[in-house]
Amino acid sequence: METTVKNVLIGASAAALLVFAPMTSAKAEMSDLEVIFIEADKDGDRTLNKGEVLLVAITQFNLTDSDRDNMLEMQEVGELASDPEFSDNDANKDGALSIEEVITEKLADFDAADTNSDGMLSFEEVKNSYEIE
Ligand SMILES: [Ca+2]
Ligand SMILES: [Ca+2]
Ligand SMILES: [Ca+2]
Repeated sequence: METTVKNVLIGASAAALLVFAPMTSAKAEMSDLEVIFIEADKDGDRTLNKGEVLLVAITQFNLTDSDRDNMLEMQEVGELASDPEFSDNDANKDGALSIEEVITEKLADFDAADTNSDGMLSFEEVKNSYEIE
């Protein structure tokens, strides 16, 4: 009897670990995109809303902006600077991306990826938009 209870408890805590630590235990079976998706999905509803997408974008922006001037200069983005998307996103053509330019671009990406226009991105929608790019 006691061992049964123990086994149930061990089973339950293992399940809890899987829920709370998907990065460590389940990472090997997930694609990078799934890992990014799950990390971005802060409320865990399996869809990304605009707030969640922008939070990722702003976090990435701050990580990339090494001189903290709220602009991404070419030297900060590395090889991405030669990507046509960089100059595309640089709306005022000053050779750097401001946070406003990044947000505008992310919202446009969001609307383009949201193929059923429900204001949320499902994993399928995110995956499809990556495959198009
Ligand atoms: Ca969500
Ligand atoms: Ca900067
Ligand atoms: Ca959608």
